Amino acid sequence: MRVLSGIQPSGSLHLGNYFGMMKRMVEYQENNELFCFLVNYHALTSVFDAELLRRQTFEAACDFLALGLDPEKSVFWVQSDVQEVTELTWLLSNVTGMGLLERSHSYKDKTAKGIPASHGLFAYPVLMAADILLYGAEKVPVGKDQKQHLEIARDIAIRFNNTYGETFVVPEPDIEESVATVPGIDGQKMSKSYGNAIEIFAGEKEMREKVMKIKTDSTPVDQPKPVEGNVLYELYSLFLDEKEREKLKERFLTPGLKYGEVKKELFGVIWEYFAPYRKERERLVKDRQYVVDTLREGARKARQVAAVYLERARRNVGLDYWN
Ligand code: AQP
Repeated sequence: MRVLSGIQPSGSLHLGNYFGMMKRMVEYQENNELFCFLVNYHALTSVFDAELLRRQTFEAACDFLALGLDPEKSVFWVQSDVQEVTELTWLLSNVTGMGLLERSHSYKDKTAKGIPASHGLFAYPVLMAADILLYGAEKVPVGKDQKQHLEIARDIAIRFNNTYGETFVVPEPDIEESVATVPGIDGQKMSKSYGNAIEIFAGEKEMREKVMKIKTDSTPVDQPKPVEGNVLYELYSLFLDEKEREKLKERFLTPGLKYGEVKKELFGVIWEYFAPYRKERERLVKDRQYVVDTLREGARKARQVAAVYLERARRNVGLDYWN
């Protein structure tokens, strides 16, 4: 099965990105045809500093490679290296109803958080649909925040196929309920742009400080602690299997548990979990040429697939005036 997903180099990647998407992508590459890319055109909706975008794109590539994305098994590239996606965005725009975009939660959330209400931000889901349809993706692993965007991509594909004849594969979202929305340290969705993220490759001091700042309730020590909606419990659970999670739950429900101690423990768990990846990332950061060559080679492979879908779409809408 062809599995595809992208990630914005709009900031340092965090536990929400990892559990919501990256970890699952790495697992999928074993038995599927995996397409994975860094969506820097999308990041332009919120990053207005060229040097910062360059740096974040390179770092996101190092993060993904360090976390196990294997460029021999998968196609891994930077969105803007396959410019065909911008042409497809235009072709799709004409079958995308305004109402569909006006209902986008993400647009409303992002403008409410101060990201400029540009046409790019408004049309973000059309570019995302182009990303998916250009590569014939069947399955798209995402966090819950992207569910509506996936529905928009499906609507666009169906509308295009109905208008111009069978052109695109209609993609299926793939959302894992247990990690659908990883909370940030303030209890809202963990996000690069909300200042509430625990970054995968943060330095030791910075990560410890973030973990110690996880919002907790004021239940007295000698009382059982709630687990439902408890950010500390939820974040800790991400690193546990079912049996261990049950044990953690028991600890929370037993009077005497001190949140401060659990936070210290959680910091240790996160730090250890990413230790081997951290080493690999340090190596990659120093080998810039290898990372760039890998991305370029990925773009070459991606373009071969993109060319087929774009050509079909161009023909089906009638841009081939010479025929
Ligand atoms: N908190 C989260 N829980 C679960 N999944 C998440 N994802 C992001 N945050 C969480 C998933 O990570 C993938 C890549 O996300 P993205 O970079 O395309 O953009 P996003 O969803 O808008 O992520 P952020 O971190 O919130 O970025 P900004 O602040 O730049 O908008 C997606 O599959 C997403 O679902």
